This record gives sequence, structure tokens and C-alpha cells, in this order.
Amino acid sequence: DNNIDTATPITLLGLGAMGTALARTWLATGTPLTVWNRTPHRAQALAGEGATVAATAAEAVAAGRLVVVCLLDDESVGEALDGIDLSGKDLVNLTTGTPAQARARADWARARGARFLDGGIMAVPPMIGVPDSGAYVFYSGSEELFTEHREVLAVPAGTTFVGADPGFAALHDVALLSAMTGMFAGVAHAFALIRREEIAPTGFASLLADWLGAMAGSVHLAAEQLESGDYTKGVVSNLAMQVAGNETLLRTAEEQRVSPVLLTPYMALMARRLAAGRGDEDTTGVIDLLAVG
Ligand code: FVH
Repeated sequence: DNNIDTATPITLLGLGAMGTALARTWLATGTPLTVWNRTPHRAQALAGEGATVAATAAEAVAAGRLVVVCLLDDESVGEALDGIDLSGKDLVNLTTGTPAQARARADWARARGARFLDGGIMAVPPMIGVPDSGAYVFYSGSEELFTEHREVLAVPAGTTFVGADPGFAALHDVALLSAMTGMFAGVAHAFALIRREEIAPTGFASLLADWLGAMAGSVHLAAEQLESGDYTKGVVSNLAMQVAGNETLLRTAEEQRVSPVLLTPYMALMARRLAAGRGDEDTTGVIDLLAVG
């Protein structure tokens, strides 16, 4: 991209799998890059690729205004930046954490005179810097910081700003990861069902992927139902029908000698909603039952 602002020097703290992948994309565009890692040997290869290696985190931070951190967790961010002068810095935190951790880290950074942007990376390291890989980063916090550095932040992956609340990037990140976790649970159950039969998992995987893709669009209907408050709106397969269908799923699990443990918590909530007289709704009503406190 000829429009990339390669003049903005970047300091990057953290050269784990993700940090190293990020670093290589900036080096490839000629962006001046200063790196630091707690365990120094991880910086050696990058030094050969054009990065300036700082001996300490403080030295790295002093090298430029835009400071990106990609460390293990929020605690390691606190440890790495402890006692370092952040006044006038633009701190971009690409470390995965909770919304509350991001909000507290934003307050912490502001109290030290830095602007703060939190990021939630929706990619694994091999997707970073690969056009059309689908990699992107949710950002939230200082919109001024985001706008000012948008081009250089877009080098490793796409960018999606989701609000001034510094917790929103983490919230979006974790919401998507949570949905993925539920999907992986369903996939594990499906493979367990076919595993003892003469059905090739590789062939079955294609059917599974196509089916999950076809069903994914249902999230839009659920969103419309949530926004309207009418969970019967546009319903295709109502809750009463789906709860009856659950019996077939559970009996099949029993026949195939597969534990239903990954399915039953969700089915129990569906049954509770049905028992409350909501059989004509979609499964969207289950969301109401998840609120605690
Ligand atoms: N890798 C992935 O698939 C996921 C994809 C989505 C985003 N995550 C998050 O990205 C953060 C970094 O992940 P990573 O893959 O780079 O993780 P590691 O390879 O384990 O590297 C961890 C780095 O953190 C450094 N570190 C750990 N503790 C401290 C500390 N107390 N002080 C300073 N640095 C610390 C560690 O240093 P070292 O062990 O080499 O000395 C690595 O640089 C993470 O939030 C993922 O959830 C990745």
C-alpha cells in the first residue's frame, strides 16, 4: 500500500508469537521499529531484519511516541511498564484481557500522561500481515490516537474502532471468542457421534463446515429480535419444536455412547424458557436467562 505512513517510528514491547508476527509486518514496510522483549534472545532474529533492539523496556519506550505492547496478560503489561515515564506517549495495548482490565489500564495510562488505545486481535499469528486472511483488530479508547496512527496500525491487520469506552475492544473480542468456544463444543460433540462408525472425519468435516456456515446467518435474526423485544418475530423453528428435537439429539448421543455433557446446559435453558410458556418464541429468549446479578 503506497499510502502507508512508514515515517511513524514504533516501539514494540513483547516478541512472543504474536509480537514477532506484528514486528515483521512493520519491518517489511520500512517502518522504523524499536523492540524489547523480557528474554533478550527472542529479539535477535528481528535485529537482523532491521529492528533496533533496546536493552530495557524504558529505553524502548523512550525511543518513540507510539508504543505498542503485546504481552502475555494484563499483569505482564503492568510489570513491563512499571516505573517507566509514559508522559506524552501513545500507548496501544494489544494484550488480550478483560473489559475491566482494559478500563483500569486506560485510567492507569492517562494518570501517567499517555493516550491509550486497547486492541483485541481477531487472528492467530500466521494470519498477521497476510492480505485477505480475514485478520483484524478491534480498537477502543482514544479515537484521536486511533485516527492519528490508523495507517500504521492497519499494516499487520484490518482495524475496527468500536468506541471510546476502552473496555469495548476486549468485550467484542471476548464475545466473539465465547461464541467460537460454543461452536467448538458443538463440533467436538458431532465428531464424537461419528467417531466409532465407518465415516471418514475428513469427509464429514466438509459437511460440518458447510452446515455451520449456513446456520451462521441466524445471528442476524436473533439480533433483530433482541432489538425489537419480540422474540417471535420471523421465527422459523420455534422453541417448542426445538426442545422436542433435543430429545432426538440426546437419544442419539446415548445410542452412540457419547456423553451429552457439552449440550445439556444449553438444552436445560431452552427447557426452562419453554416451561415459562414461551414455546412460540425463537431460542433468543435463552439470552434473557443468562443475565446474572
Ligand atoms: N497467539 C495467538 O494465537 C493469540 C491470538 C490472539 C491474540 N493473542 C494474545 O496476544 C498476546 C500475546 O500472545 P503471544 O502469542 O505473543 O504469546 P506468547 O508467545 O506466549 O508471548 C508472550 C509474551 O509476553 C512476554 N511476557 C510474559 N510475561 C511477562 C512479564 N511479566 N513481563 C514482560 N514480558 C512478559 C513474553 O516474554 P518472554 O517470556 O519471551 O520473556 C512474550 O514476549 C496475548 O495476550 C494473547 O492472549 C495471541
